Amino acid sequence: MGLRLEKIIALQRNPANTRNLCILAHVDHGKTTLADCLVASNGIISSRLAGKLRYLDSREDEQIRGITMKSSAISLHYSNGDQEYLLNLIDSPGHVDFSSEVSTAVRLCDGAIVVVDAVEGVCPQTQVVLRQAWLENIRPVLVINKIDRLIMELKLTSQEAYGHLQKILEQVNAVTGALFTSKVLEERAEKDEEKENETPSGDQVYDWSAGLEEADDSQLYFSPDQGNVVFASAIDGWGFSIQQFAHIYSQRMGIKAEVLLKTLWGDFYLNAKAKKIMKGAQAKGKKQLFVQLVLDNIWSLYDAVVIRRDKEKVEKVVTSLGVKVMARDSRHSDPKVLLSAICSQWLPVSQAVLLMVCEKLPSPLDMMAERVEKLMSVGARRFDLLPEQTQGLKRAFLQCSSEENAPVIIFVSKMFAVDTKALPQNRQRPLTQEEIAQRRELARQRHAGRMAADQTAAESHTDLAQSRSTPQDGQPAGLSGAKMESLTLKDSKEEEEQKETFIAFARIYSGVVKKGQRVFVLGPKYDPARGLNMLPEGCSAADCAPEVPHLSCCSVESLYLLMGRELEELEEVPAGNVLGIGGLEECVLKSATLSTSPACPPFTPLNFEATPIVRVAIEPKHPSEMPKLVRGMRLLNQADPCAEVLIQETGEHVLVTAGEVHLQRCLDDLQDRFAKIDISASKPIIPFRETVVRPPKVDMVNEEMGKQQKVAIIHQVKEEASQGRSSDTLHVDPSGLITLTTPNRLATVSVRAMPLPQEVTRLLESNTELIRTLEQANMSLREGKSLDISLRTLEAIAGLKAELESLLQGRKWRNAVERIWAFGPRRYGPNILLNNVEGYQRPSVWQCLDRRDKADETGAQSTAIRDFDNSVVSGFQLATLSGPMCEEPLMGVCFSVERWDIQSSGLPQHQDSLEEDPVSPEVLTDRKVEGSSKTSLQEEGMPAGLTQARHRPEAASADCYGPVSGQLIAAMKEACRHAFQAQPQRLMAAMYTCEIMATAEVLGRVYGVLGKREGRVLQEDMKEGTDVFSIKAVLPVAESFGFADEIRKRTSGLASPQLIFSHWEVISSDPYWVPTTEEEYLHFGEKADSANQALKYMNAVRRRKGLYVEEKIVEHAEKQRTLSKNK
Ligand SMILES: Nc1nc2c(ncn2[C@@H]2O[C@H](COP(=O)(O)OP(=O)(O)OP(=O)(O)O)[C@@H](O)[C@H]2O)c(=O)[nH]1
Ligand SMILES: [Mg+2]
Repeated sequence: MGLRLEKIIALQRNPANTRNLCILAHVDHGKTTLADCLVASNGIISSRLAGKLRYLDSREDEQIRGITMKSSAISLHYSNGDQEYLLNLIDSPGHVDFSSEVSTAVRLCDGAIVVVDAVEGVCPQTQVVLRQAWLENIRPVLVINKIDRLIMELKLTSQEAYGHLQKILEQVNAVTGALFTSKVLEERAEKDEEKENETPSGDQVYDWSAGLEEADDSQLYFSPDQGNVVFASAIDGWGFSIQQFAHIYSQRMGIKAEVLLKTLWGDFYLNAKAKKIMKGAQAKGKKQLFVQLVLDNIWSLYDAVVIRRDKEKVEKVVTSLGVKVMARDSRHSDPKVLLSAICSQWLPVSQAVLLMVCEKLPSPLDMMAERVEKLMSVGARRFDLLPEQTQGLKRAFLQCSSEENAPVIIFVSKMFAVDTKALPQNRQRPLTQEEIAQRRELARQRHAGRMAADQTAAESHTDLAQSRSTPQDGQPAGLSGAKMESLTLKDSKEEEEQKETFIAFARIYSGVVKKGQRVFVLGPKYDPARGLNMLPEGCSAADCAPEVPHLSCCSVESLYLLMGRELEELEEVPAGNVLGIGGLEECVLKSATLSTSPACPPFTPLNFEATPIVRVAIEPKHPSEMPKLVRGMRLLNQADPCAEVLIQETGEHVLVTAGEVHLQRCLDDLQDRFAKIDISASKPIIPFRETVVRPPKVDMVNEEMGKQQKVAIIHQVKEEASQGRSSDTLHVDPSGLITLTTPNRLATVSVRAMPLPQEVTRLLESNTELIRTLEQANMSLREGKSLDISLRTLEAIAGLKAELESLLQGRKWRNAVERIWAFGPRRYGPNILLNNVEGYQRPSVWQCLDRRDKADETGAQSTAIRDFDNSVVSGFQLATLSGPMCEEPLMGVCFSVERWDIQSSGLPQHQDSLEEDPVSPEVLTDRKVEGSSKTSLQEEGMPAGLTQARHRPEAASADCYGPVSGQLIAAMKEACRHAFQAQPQRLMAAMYTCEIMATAEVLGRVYGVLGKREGRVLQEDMKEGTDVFSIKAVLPVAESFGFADEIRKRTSGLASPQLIFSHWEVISSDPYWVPTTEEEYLHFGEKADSANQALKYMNAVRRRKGLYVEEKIVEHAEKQRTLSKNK
């Protein structure tokens, strides 16, 4: 290890020969197996074990389940001729549940090996990882793995295999092509926008292909002749790029290597007579060069060694290839052993892959300016609006310099826990002679001390000084040394056992980080402009006393080289490397940016593809162990990039995870490592959404429906309203308009609920980030600040608005987009509040688009009106956060405020003394414009207030506007809830999509399981050239638990689905439905709860939340008994 470590440390100083790369793929396509081969090439594991050990899957559960759950890194070296390379390799998980681990890996790399299974081809996660690599601007190379399966399982001929491989390449390139096109079009749109701004005429004819042609895509696509594709079988240890074969055959056949390189892949064939390579193999029915010169060799090797086990032929091959095979390999009962022995010498996969990586992937020095800007401009902020010093740091990134004066810039993408005992500092190592001597001396002294102590004890501690003469032990006098020693030993042991140390998984982009150095820790919300203003010039992390928000300091306690299962301690790490950092656990939760310069901006947050959706409540088996659980959950939260830990209002401790497998891993970790107590987890808490729909046209037995249903609903609402609440403040219009007055009678709102068109809901759902940005922009406009949104974001907002306009058509939605008051819940959710109050003008939510420079206009609204406006919005936010069905958030509901009256005394500052009628806002705003002089008359206790107080005694107590706006919030919330209930209500269920690969014989069983769990098949394709079907289905999250396991069991492990959260879907049945017609009674019985899935879900949620559940338990006991008897 020592020598290797030294070599790696030396190589770290040469960024030109460093490659930071990760291995990405769909689950089970062979990433970890491939990594094994690369690790074995460094002698860290034996090549015999490569592929079996899965060295980088260091966790026990990873080994048991056979899937990777955490990404882990290892540093390897590789020499190619006279060049020595350092490779920092990160293996990532492929299972969807862990896709956040992929994000953390991708961020630290410059390149990626994308692995694709030759049989399964491009799978959903393959697309996701290609996208992730694309979004982070890192360059991919391709490994088509498991080619042995084409021979052994699919039994393709070499010719068929060629066609198959071609298709896979096409598929992969189609994905990258789509990513590329979308980017080019986007950039072009941006350019056009800029142009348009310059020349406001705007009437241009667009040339759609423009831009695409100019853009350079030569590096983009995977093609064997580009040298960015390796064909491999990681398990059998072989792999090659066509360069290798070009090299071999150029020597053997005397054809120029360059010619072979261009023709080995493609429709070329060898004309033996003419000694020429010709085009058009397929048309002429000839074997392609690739088949003839490459695949045939491999096919015949498999045939000889594995299929026919022909000893003579094998010997011939072995001698012709010039490889050496050990006797025990050739005699081994498993022919695969012999095969790997031959292949790993003939075409070692590590050689092919490492060579490709070093040649095709960029070094840290090649970092593109575009990527740097992307990393540095957080959210919607524009790079060119960052402070000058900050922009200057771009150079540091690009230079990747390890000079002493270069600023240190580090990004921590995740924190991972290791057992403190496993740290190199605490590892046992052989003792040197000196140390042994030292220990002996210590022991002797201790012994002497003990003797002395015993003596003193016997002399009833008269001579304390003597027992103090053993300072090495550091023990208080008076206790028997031996006892004390065993005590302290035990203590520290226990402490150690308890302890998990957090190491930051990081990369250094600039400068040299040294052990003990102090750095700034920049939180995601840190603003360099503000930091630079507040900190004194030339301030460093060493002397900082930061009062700056989101900025703290800490010292780098230790630095590590990540070596898979092990860590090696380092003194310093220069720019361009992946590293582990100890001692940050107090100041970094999950990810962070570290720098010695306060000008450094925090990096953009990681792109997480997975939505955490599976939540469980957790409690300790023994209630007294609660504190341990709390601590454990805190640690878990830190150790996992995507798990969320929260305490609900109910006091439950809730864990939110990306899926079932992820959940299981989190629970295991919590139980065994972080809390070390027995825990019990609730059943998964399934999220629902509440919505309203248009009144259905047919009833439950598909009969045309008359008016009576609608009436029934309204009747129901009225009934409910009259229960408990005084109905004189509530008025329900037969059309569903709810008018509610605050208890103090000062304010009245009229609200109507409407379902949003599905596409609109979907649009809002997919644009939450954008809406949040929009909301923030509006907020800062309201505060009178200027906008610093990038052009691209503004463009996107305008696009969103235009799309909304095109989707909200028809009379009902006339002008609706302009009149949007707010989004909710949390101000960016998929519900809309509409301002349909006649004559009430308020600043549009789109104001950042057209009033960019006129921020002051917003000031036109009087403060009082603004407060009421805010109250209405707050009420709407509350109402959408938890609906009346089972207190779940609303989705796809539009609340339109149609009237809004505030009694005059609610507005102490802005009314006329003689005003007695309700004042509608329009009048108020008008008056405000007229001039504020009139308002001076109004004070509390003035005549107007008195007259009103006579009419309404409560009003007198309502001082100022506070209580009114408070009551208005509550009234608005209630009005929304009632308006919601006045419409046909539905639950929405979260849906997964899943793609299942299954062979024809198990297909039926897959459908069976899907059907039982209310799944729906969307699409079924046969993968070309195989008998594997790929089924795409949707499945409610509520029914998904145990689904993957069940499928696996029913198909004996042949089909393994990947569940990915997809969308929300309305459950068609009405939870409040009761049979009304004769047929319905006949069909469903009186209780009618047999078929009502929505009711079951709703009641389950209500029960969990401790809400009232209306249930008819047993009404006709007699009847039921006879029923069961008759069965
Ligand atoms: N036939 C064949 N099987 C392979 C090959 N490479 C890997 N496998 C098998 O495929 C399975 C999955 O391999 P892994 O390396 O764990 O796959 P992975 O991509 O790391 O999987 P995750 O990390 O869980 O996403 C194992 O059973 C391997 O033995 C190959 O070249 N040929
Ligand atoms: Mg793996």
